[in-house]
Amino acid sequence: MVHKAKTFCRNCGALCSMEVTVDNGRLLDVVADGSVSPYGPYMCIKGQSSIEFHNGAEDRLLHSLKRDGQGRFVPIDAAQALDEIAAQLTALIDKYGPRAVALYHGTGAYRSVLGGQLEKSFLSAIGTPNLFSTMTIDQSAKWVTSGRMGFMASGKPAFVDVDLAVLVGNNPVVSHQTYPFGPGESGAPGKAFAAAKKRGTRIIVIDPRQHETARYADLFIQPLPGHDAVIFAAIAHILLRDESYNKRFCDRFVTQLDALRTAVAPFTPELAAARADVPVAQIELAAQWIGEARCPFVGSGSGPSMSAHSNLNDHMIEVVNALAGGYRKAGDRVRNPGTLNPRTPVETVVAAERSWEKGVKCRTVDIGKLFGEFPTALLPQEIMTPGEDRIRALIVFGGNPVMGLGDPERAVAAFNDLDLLIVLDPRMNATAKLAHYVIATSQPFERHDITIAGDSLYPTAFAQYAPPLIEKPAGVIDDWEFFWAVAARMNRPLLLKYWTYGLDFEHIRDCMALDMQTRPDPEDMLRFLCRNSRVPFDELVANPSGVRPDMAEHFVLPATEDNGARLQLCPADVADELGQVLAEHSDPRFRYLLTCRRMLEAMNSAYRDAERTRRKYPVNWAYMNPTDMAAEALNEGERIAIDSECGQIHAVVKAEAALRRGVISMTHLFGELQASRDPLQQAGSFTGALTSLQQHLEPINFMPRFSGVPINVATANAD
Ligand SMILES: Nc1nc2c(c(=O)[nH]1)N[C@H]1C(S)=C(S)[C@@H](COP(=O)(O)OP(=O)(O)OC[C@H]3O[C@@H](n4cnc5c(=O)[nH]c(N)nc54)[C@H](O)[C@@H]3O)O[C@H]1N2
Ligand SMILES: Nc1nc2c(c(=O)[nH]1)N[C@H]1C(S)=C(S)[C@@H](COP(=O)(O)OP(=O)(O)OC[C@H]3O[C@@H](n4cnc5c(=O)[nH]c(N)nc54)[C@H](O)[C@@H]3O)O[C@H]1N2
Ligand code: SF4
Ligand SMILES: [Mo]
Repeated sequence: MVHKAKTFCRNCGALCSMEVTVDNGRLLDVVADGSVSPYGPYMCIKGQSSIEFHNGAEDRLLHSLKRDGQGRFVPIDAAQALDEIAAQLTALIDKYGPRAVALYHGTGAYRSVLGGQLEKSFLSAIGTPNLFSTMTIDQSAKWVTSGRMGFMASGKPAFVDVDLAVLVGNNPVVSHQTYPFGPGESGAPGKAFAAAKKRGTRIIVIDPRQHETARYADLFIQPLPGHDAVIFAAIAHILLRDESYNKRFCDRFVTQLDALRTAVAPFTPELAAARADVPVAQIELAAQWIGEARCPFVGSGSGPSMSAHSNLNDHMIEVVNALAGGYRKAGDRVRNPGTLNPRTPVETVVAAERSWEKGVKCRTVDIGKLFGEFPTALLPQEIMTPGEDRIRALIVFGGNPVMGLGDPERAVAAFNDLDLLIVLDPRMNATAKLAHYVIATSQPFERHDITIAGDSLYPTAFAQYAPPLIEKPAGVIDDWEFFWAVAARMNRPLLLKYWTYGLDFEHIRDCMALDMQTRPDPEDMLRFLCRNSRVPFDELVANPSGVRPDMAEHFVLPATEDNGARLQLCPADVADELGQVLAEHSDPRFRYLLTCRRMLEAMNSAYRDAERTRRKYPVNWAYMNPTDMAAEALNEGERIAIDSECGQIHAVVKAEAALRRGVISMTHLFGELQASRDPLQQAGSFTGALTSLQQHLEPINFMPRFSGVPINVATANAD
């Protein structure tokens, strides 16, 4: 029987509300449901593709697999796989201790709510500190910044309240990634930018590419990549020179202004303009607007966090935001005080913690945890370096790390060195191909979720519950079920807790002890997670389009007393790195810089094989400025060789006038690990092969260089 059902998409942080037409176990159609969603009716092309994926497109996995002695994958019953995995994990822990086990949390895991919560419980029950995630190969420069500077507990202003939005290397119209890293709204981002322009909000975009979001910019600055630290040091220089920084805010909440003044003194606007190859007047104008703004929000996306000196880039961007007082103030309206997890923001500084300098450390480097995680780029050496506490078993939950890490030679060697590699995924991705067990897990439309991932990100308070719309295939289990079933077999009881970033799982007292004999009911678990919600779970169940709680107005509270903490604008390691940057020169061996970019149709390596994606992107094009193409005598569609210090790939060139000269822009996680000379035959080019996991890693988070990678290009000789 055909019927319609409400749900929300779980592909990205926008969590778009949807109405799906269901017919006897098949999903027929999907449309946006704007009836309650704070974003109105909106969804992107990946919403549609997720319906097709559910129905079997992209070779969805319908049962678990085990690699046999000959390296072939054979189907295995999930219960049998779980028995074997539990026995092998127990044996490894008995022999080598709990640190033999590690987990990697990928992009697909962030919106698998019960899976994410039980993953933390599972690691805690085993007693291993080895948690890795995409964050440290993405934008953990922002975590480093809050760890060195501290942060304002009042939070950043909502987009509707902002009168100046500065977006640095961030393209939310495509990526839907905004709050809390940058200004904008995740759902219907174009509509939000258009409305902001109408309100008179000034928008500055700083990006080597005049991208989809730059259409809304009042000031577009198009630098060479990798110079954000210099540009923002120069903007700080101007704000201090002109005394146009926010004195009310800085007198009360920041420290080290003098050290900052000294450190940025050499970073004149002329120097920054010359380094980044932009007009000096644009840097002066940006600083002038930032100085004038009443409610600014200066933020960034992945661009600065993936380029050289990424921690410094994001630190200097945040320094400018702090100089401008870009935070909510006591008495300011809080538009979204949280629904499932209510919060009351206070205007006070949370002190810089430098968590990585203390506590449990990595085994191969003297570095501790950053927001509870170890740096993912260190995973290969934590696996391969001989000695005590080697990682011997890795659980990959919703990720494709062998591609995400880059440097395939090193990544593949490490993954092949594992005694036990388990991948939980509905796709047979490149990492799964190296696994001992691939556990086929359910699709979002087959499981229970609530909007925990969006709770603090929505522009207004909102929550939605998504029950399964359809039964999962017989051979498939839920992500959470893996952790529960393996723990049950290992006699390790699990506790369900409401964990969010910044919390230490061990220190959360409120918990629900799970029944380890009988499969827990996911609804009971979600009901527990909703116990502090402003909207009771039953009300969410009764309102399938979601609920916008009708709340009294919420305001940022003043601190009851001064806790003494201040934002540390210029700690010694930041000042030192600024000094290094000042002395640096570009590498004369390379004529181009490769930058990162995302496409609407794919989500990293997921959906790149969807029909709509492949129509437009038979490969991930190597975009190049047409004038550069003419200078290199390259024609549209021609095959090129791209060389970096660490590797070579072949790619297909495509002209893009929106890109500045000197830059080649490509989407990541396409193609295959072992690159051939024929990108068309490999359905793309794997840009990760151009980066190294041993050279050019940043301090603290060991972030590899994924953008602003020095390269050369040449016509590829036909084979
Ligand atoms: N459709 C879709 N959405 C996604 C994803 C996806 O794959 N597809 N991926 C998700 C993930 S995992 C993430 S992390 C987010 C990322 O979200 P965003 O950061 O918004 O992602 P991008 O679109 O890659 O935008 C990065 C921008 O940085 C610019 N850039 C590169 N290097 C530099 C630099 O050195 N300086 C400056 N100023 N700019 C630079 C690039 O030109 C590009 O426009 O998106 C998420 N959303
Ligand atoms: N060269 C280069 N490298 C990069 C980047 C770059 O820009 N350039 N970007 C970096 C960034 S920002 C990131 S985030 C990483 C991405 O690295 P990963 O997160 O490791 O890679 P993804 O391709 O996003 O893998 C997501 C997997 O989750 C699966 N999945 C989707 N939904 C679910 C679900 O509900 N349950 C389960 N179990 N699985 C699910 C998908 O099928 C897919 O296989 O790559 C990083 N690497
Ligand atoms: S923007 Fe697209 S991928 Fe993201 S939640 Fe909405 S429909 Fe899904
Ligand atoms: Mo990411």
